[in-house]
Amino acid sequence: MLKIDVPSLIIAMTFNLSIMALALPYFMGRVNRAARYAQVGIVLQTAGWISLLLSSTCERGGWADHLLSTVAMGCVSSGMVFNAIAFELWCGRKPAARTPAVIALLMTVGYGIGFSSYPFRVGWANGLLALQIATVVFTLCRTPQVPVGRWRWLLVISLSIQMVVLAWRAVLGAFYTAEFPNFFSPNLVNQVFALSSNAMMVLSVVAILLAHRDEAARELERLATLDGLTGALNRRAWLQQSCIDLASSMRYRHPVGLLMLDLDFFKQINDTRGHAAGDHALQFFVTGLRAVSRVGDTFCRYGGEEFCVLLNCADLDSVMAYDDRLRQWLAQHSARELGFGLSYSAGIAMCVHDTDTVSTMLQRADVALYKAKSQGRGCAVAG
Ligand code: GH3
Ligand code: MG
Ligand code: MG
Repeated sequence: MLKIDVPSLIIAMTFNLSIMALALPYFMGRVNRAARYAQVGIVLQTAGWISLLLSSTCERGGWADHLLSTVAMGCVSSGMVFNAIAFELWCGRKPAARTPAVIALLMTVGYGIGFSSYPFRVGWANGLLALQIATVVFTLCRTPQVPVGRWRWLLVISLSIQMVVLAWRAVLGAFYTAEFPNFFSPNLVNQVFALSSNAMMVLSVVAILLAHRDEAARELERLATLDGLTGALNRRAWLQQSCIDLASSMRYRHPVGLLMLDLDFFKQINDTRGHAAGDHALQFFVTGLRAVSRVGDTFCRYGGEEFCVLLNCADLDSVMAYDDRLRQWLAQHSARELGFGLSYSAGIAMCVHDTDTVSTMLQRADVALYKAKSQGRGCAVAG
């Protein structure tokens, strides 16, 4: 007949968890903060399970059993804290897990002190572990700050099952001790626990890998929209955003302006001060754009030393005012930051026809920019 052998299941799970704890950091390679927390979480959980298995080989109730069991509780519960921090980071929130951490501390200390009473220690440890998981499930159910995949629900389901089984064990251990004589006895709750722990271990690792992949994809997407040198939007991302903004502004009959900016005599800066100084000047210029831009202004590095700004809900006066603010900002900061003055020429195009598109506005701004250059540079011309 088929039999669920609790000790073998727990040993197999600990063995698999140990392999995972060693293999993940190696195979995942260089990872960011969230994945590192998750990896430490798995290492701690593994250490906890190993301690628990070792404690069962010691004299029952002796000092070694007491010590190893307490260490096991500390490791398992603090492992959950690290995992909770990883989940928070993956959901785009600050790395906070104060409640699970307080529960972990309380549980371990209480367990160590009350070890001699079997009903107390089993009820206490399982009850608080269930509560700790409940807090983690609760935070996982909150709306994430960034778009995240379905791995969140995988965790919610597997953690919830584990929570119910732990709570069940807590009640049995504390109030029906005869039915729960020890961790390895072949009763139903232990068999369910051994099976669900195995499943939960596999599902958690899958969820961690999915969350990690999710984040890597988000980072790639972010990098694909930004200019590597300045951190401004790149031309493709800006065009995409500007087309959406322009369509929406035209629908509500809001004025829209487009500024095309080109740094003056930039080649000279490279030639006389070096390419690094030129790069620094480009980054500095973007700092200026950031400083003077307001909600609704979207700028990008259009290419080389050219930048474009789309100003939503801005008439010609507002666009001129933007240009003024930028020139003032540069006049105030460039000597101190760069050691030389930085000036630019600008072409302005307003959205004037129903048939206007970003592309037609860019063409008019380009012609106006050419005029600004031929008028002696350092000025803005409206096309
Ligand atoms: P004008 O006033 O007519 O615009 O003169 P200019 O020298 O600014 O114009 P030109 O188009 O001749 O030179 C642009 C220079 O910008 C040439 C190119 O080497 C430099 N440049 C483009 N991209 C970068 C970059 O990423 N870093 C640095 N340092 N220089 C760049
Ligand atoms: Mg140029
Ligand atoms: Mg130039």
